[in-house]
Amino acid sequence: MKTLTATCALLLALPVAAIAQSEAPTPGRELAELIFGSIDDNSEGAADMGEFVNFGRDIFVSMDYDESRSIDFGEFTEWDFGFNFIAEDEGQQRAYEAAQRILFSFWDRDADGEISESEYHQSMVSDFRRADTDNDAFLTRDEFLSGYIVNVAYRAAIIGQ
Ligand SMILES: [Ca+2]
Ligand SMILES: [Ca+2]
Ligand SMILES: [Ca+2]
Repeated sequence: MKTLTATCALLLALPVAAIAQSEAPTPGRELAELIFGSIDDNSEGAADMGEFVNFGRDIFVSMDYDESRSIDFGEFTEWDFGFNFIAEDEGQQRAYEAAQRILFSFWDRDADGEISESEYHQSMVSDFRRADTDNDAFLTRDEFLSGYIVNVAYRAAIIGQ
């Protein structure tokens, strides 16, 4: 795996930062809560794999600007949940861009510079499993906020958030 060092550093370092910041009512947390609300269709307070994968599929389609069924780095950075604005506000643009590069290389499993549909799907599945710390096949709000890699990476990058 090409980005083993970066990946390990990410996984070892970021959850600690995420846990430390997890209770603060900050824009980064509010945004993550909003995202969770849009995944959890039926508002039962937890998202199952189906809801999570559907949510991911919608994002993939809207990121794939040229409809090539793969995401290049330009498309990846062009699309944003809203973390970008917060990073700008906080003067953490560079840290945020570094987190974007790490996340892109994490999802681009064969390192060809594009996230294919199947790479993306595999990543959604493994990101869900990693965040589901009690292995009950549901992501609670807390599991999503402190374990989903997008939240962990981006909120750590705009730290204080
Ligand atoms: Ca594309
Ligand atoms: Ca690829
Ligand atoms: Ca769970």
